[in-house]
Amino acid sequence: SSPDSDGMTPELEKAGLLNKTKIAEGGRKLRKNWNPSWVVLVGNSLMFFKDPKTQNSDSWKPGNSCPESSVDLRGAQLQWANELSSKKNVFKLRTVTGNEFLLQSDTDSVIREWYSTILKVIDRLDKE
Ligand code: I3S
Repeated sequence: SSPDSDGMTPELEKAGLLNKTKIAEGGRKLRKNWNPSWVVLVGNSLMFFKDPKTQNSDSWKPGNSCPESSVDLRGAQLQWANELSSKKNVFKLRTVTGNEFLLQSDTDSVIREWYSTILKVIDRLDKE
């Protein structure tokens, strides 16, 4: 049987390294602080782990450590936001609770795939 034969374990949709900064918390603007982050999209949640390169090799893996933060994608808004940064390939994710993140990759294909994968999850949740 598959590891998820009970259907209760959310599916891993995508994982990878992106640059991240939080720009608002509960609607209040924050000062930018860009950092590489290991981003994991599982089920309805986007989870941020420390960059695996900055710590020992296994400790970022889900199950071995807690994410630094986690975002519920239900009701979230996604938009390209190149006007909000001097970096290229930036999008903004806004949660229902008014937390805002910018995510960025220098590689066009990488950021496009993240954008479309997150949007698919948001759209799926909107229809539920
Ligand atoms: O939009 P901003 O405020 O010009 O963003 C830049 C600054 O936050 C800067 O930090 P300090 O103001 O603390 O020095 C960051 O280092 C830059 O990365 C921010 O701009 P970009 O364009 O990289 O998002």
